[in-house]
Amino acid sequence: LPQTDWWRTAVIYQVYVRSFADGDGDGTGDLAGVRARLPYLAELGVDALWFTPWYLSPLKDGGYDVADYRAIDPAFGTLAEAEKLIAEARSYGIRTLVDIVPNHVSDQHPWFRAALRGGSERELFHFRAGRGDLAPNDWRSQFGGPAWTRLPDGDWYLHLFAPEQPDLNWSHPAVRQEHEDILRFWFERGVAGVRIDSAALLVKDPRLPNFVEGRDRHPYVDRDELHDVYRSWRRIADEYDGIFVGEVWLPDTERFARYLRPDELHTAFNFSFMTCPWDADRLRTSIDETLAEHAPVGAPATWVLCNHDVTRTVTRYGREDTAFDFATKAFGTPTDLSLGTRRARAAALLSLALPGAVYVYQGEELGLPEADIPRDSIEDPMHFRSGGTDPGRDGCRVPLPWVAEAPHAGFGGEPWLPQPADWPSYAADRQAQDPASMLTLYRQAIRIRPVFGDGPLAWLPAPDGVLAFTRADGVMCLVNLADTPGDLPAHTELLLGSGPLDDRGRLPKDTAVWLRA
Ligand code: ISL
Repeated sequence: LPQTDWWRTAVIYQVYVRSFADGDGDGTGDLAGVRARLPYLAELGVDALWFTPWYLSPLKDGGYDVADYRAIDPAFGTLAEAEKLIAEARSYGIRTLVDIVPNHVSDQHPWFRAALRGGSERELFHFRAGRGDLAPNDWRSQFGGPAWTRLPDGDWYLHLFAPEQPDLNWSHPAVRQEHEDILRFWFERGVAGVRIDSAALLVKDPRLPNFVEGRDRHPYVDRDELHDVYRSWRRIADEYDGIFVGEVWLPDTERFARYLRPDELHTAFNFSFMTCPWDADRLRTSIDETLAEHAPVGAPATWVLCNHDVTRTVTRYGREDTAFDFATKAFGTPTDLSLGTRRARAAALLSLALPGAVYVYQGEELGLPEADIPRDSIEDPMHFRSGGTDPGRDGCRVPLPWVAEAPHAGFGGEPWLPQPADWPSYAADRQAQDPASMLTLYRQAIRIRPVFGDGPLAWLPAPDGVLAFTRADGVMCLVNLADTPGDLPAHTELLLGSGPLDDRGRLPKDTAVWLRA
C-alpha cells in the first residue's frame, strides 16, 4: 500500500466485531466472520477498518474491559487469526486500526487481580481509604452511580466507568511503559493506526479533589499532563508510519485542538458533527468551526455520523429532536423512519464530500435503525448503572443482516442480541441488488468521492436552509434542508443524488446532490 498521508482523506469503517458476522455459528461475531466479508468491505470501497477491542475480555463492556492486550478473546478468534486478517485486509488494499483503552483495564487483568490480593500493584490503580463510610470523593461514574467501589478490606478503588473497569494510575511509570509496549506490539503486527479510547480522561488530579474544590480545573478531564503521554506515543507511531485517532470529547475547541498538534495525535473524532441537529445553520456552523479549529494545527477533520455508543442515524434524524445527547436517551421515543432514512442518505453525501476523513459505523451503510432491545436482553452496563432508566447502547449494536432468506438474516448462529423482525429487509444481499438502496448509495458515493479532490471547502451562495459548497473546480455538493424544493444551478451534470429530484427537476427537502459543471 502506498505510504502517503492516506489518513487525511480516508474512509474508515468501524467494525464492532461481536456484531459484524459470526463465522463459527455461536451467535457472536468473530474474526472468521470478518475475513469472510472482506470482499464486501473491498466492494464498499473503504480504506481502513477500525476494530473495537478484540482482546481477551470478560466482555462486561463489550470488550472495553481488557484483560490481556496480547491475546484475542477466544469468542473472536486467536492472535494468529488476527495477524492473518490484518494481512488479508492489506491484500485488498484495506488498512487496520486497533482500539486501545488506556483509562482502565478489566477487573480480571492480572494487575488488578494482584492489587485485590493486596500487592504493591495497588499503586497501578487509584486505591484510597474512604472518608469514614463515604467514598474518597464525590466523583460519579460516566455510566451512573459513584465512581468508587469499596473492597471487603475497607479500601476503595476508582472506576470512571463500570466497577469491572478499574482506572489506571497514569502517574505510575509502569503504566506508561506497558502502554508503549502495547502500541509496539500491535504496530509490529502490521496495524496502520490506533484508536485511543476516552483519550482525555486518563490523567487525574493527584489530590483527587471533590468537584466543588476542583471547579476551576476539571479533576479528570483534559489534564495538561496528557500531552506529554501523547507526545511519547507519537514518537512510537512515527517509527511505524502509524496514526492515531483520539476519542476526545471536549466542547472547548481550543482545548480540543491541542491534542492535534503536529507532535501529538494525527486525528480525533468530530463529535460536534455527530451530535449536531439536522438544521442547515447549525450544520454549517459546526462544519466551519471544525475546519477552523483544525486548520492552525494542520490536522485533517474527521466526519462521524454514528458509532457504537450513540443512536443510529436514521432513527436520530427521524425524531423530533435530531441532536444526539446521552442525557436525553429514552425508551420508546417516536421515530419516523422514512424521514430519518431520507435525511441519513443526504447526510452520507454531505459527510463524504467534506474535507478530511470519514468514519462509517458498521450497518450505517445498510441504513439500520436503532433497535428496541427487550429489557431482559440488554447487556450494556450503562443501562444497569442508570437504574434501568437509560436504554443503554445496545440498540445500535444488533448483529448485522447479511442474507435476507437465511436464518438470523445470515449473521450466523442465534445472535447474542435479538434482531428485530424486519431485519431481513435490510440484508446486504438484498440491498446489493437494489439501485435505490442505502448500500448502493454508499458504494457509489465512496467510488465517486475522489472527484472532490483534497482542496479546501468554499461555500457557494444558496437560499436559506440550503448548504452548497465546492472543493474542486466545478464539483459541488448541495443539501436542501429547507421546507421548499430548491433549483439546481443551470448547466450541471448530476453525479449522484441521495434521492430523486422532483418532477420539475428541483432538489426536494432533505435531499443532497453531487453536481459537476
Ligand atoms: O460520557 C461521555 C460523554 O459525556 C462519554 O463520551 C464517554 O467518555 C465515552 O462514551 C467513552 O466511550 C468509550 O469508552 C467507554 C466505552 O463504554 C465506550 O463504548 C467507548 O466508546 C469505556 O471504555
